[in-house]
Amino acid sequence: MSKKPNLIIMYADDLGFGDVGCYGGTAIETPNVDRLAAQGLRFNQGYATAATCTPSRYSLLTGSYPWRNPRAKILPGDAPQLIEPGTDTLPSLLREGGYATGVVGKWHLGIGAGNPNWNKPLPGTPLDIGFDSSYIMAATNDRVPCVYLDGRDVVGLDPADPIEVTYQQDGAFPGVPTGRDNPELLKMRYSHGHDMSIVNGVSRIGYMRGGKDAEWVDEEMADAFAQRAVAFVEEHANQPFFLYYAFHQPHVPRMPAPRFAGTTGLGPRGDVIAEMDWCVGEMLDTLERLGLVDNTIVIFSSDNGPVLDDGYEDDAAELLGDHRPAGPLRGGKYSLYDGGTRVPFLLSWPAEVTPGVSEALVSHVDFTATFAALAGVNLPEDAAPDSLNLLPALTGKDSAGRDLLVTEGMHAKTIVRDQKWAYLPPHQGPRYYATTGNESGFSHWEQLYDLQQDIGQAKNMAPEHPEVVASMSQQLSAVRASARTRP
Ligand code: NG6
Ligand code: CA
Repeated sequence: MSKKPNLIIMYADDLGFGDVGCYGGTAIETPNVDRLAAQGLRFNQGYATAATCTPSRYSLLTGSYPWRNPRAKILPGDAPQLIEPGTDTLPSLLREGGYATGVVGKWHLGIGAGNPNWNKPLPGTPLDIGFDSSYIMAATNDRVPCVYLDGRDVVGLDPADPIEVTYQQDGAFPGVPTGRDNPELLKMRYSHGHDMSIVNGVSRIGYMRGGKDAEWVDEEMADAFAQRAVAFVEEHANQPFFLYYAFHQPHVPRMPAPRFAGTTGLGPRGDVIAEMDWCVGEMLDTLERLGLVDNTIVIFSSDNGPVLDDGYEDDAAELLGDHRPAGPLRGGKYSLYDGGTRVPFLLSWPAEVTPGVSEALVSHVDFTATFAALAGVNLPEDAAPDSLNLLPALTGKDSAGRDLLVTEGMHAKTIVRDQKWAYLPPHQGPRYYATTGNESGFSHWEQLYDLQQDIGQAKNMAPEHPEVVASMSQQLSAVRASARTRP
C-alpha cells in the first residue's frame, strides 16, 4: 500500500437489516447502497454493540463496550459529553496517524459539561475528542436544540435572540407553543412522548426558546449534511482523511425533502430511506469525481435496528405492506434479539477487497483497533478495551471474525453470541414495549438460539442444551467482569 487509505463511515439511524435492496428488501429502492454493496463486501453478521443510538455510537468511536460506562444511555439534548477529552478514540488515533478527521450529522454523545450555554463557543464538542472539523446536530432530530453546530458555534444564531434549552419535566417556557397545548400548529402529530416545544411544525423532546433564525428545517437537513460531507472530502482529497458521516434517517421525525415525499408508497419512513440512499449516492459520486474510489474504505452501517412507531403518527406501520424492516430477524430497535443489533454492514475498498458476501462475525466496536493499526498507530495499553484488529475479516481474507460478541438492549442488559449460539440471560422487564410494540427480548427464562439454523430466533434451545447455556453464561460473566477483552 503506497498511501494510507481514506476512511468514510456512513452511519444510518434506525435502519434495519432488511430495509435495503442488497439485504433482500424489495419495497424501497436503494440503488446507491446496492452499488456500494456490489463494489465491496456485504457482511451478513455485522453488529452494532447496542440496540439504541448513544451506546452504539460510543462503541463505534471508542472501541469500548457501552455497558462499561454507566452514562452510555440514550441521552437528552443537553447531556454532558460522554467521551472524556483525552480518551483515545477512532478519530484521535487516526489523527495521530496523519489523517484529517471530520464528523457530519447526528452526534448524540453529549456536549460540554451538560446544560451548556448555546450562545457562547461550546466546550466539549467533537473537536475535543479527535475531530478536526465538526458539523452536527447535538443530539437527535426529535430532541432540542433544533439547530446545527459548526465547530463550537450554533449556525445562524442571532445574538439578540439567545437560545434557552431545558429538559425539566415542567420546563415549558411561557408563551412558547408545545405539541401538548397547541396541536393545531403541528404538521406531524406525535403518538407518544414528543409533545414538548414545537420547531418547524413538529413537537420535540425537550423545551427550547429563542434562536429562531438558527432553527433547522427538517426537510432541508439531508441536503445540509450532504453538502458539508462532500465539502469535507473535497477539501481533504490530497491527504488521508476520516469522515464520520452520521445520517439522521430513518429516525423520527421522518421529514424528507419534498422531492422524496411520496416516492416509495411506504409513507415517510420509506421516503426518508430513499433520501438516505441519495445521500450515499452523493458521497459515492464525489469519490468517483475526485478519483478516490480505489483507496477509500467506505463503510455503510446502522446504529441499531428498525422501529415503526417511534413517537409520531407517520403511518410507518399502516403503510408497511409486506416489507420487513428487520428482514428475517426477530425484534428491532431496543431489542435483545438480533433485530436490535444485527444491521446492514458494507465495506468497500476496491484497491484491496474483492467484492462478495461475508459470514464473518464483526462489530462496530472493532473499528478503532482495526483502523488505528491500518494507520500505523500503536494502541496504548488501556485504549479501546474491547476492540479487536479484524482487518483480515473486514477485508474478506478471514471468513470467521470474532469468536464472541456482547450486545446490549435497553438498560445496558446484555446478551452474548458466538459463531453459532446466541444466549440471552433472564432479564426483568416487559416482553413488548407498549409504545413502539417492539419485542424487548426480556424473559424470566434463559434463552438460547442456534443462529446457524434459526436466524429468526424462533426456537429456544436452552432446555435441550443446558451445557451450552452454562458455558455461554459463564463467558458473558467473564467478559463483564474483565476490564478489557482486547488481548
Ligand atoms: C426514545 C424516544 C424515541 C427515540 C429514542 C432514541 C420517546 C417516547 N421515545 O426515548 O423517539 O428518540 O429515545 O433513539 O421519547 S436513538 O436511535 O437515538 O437511540
Ligand atoms: Ca438509532
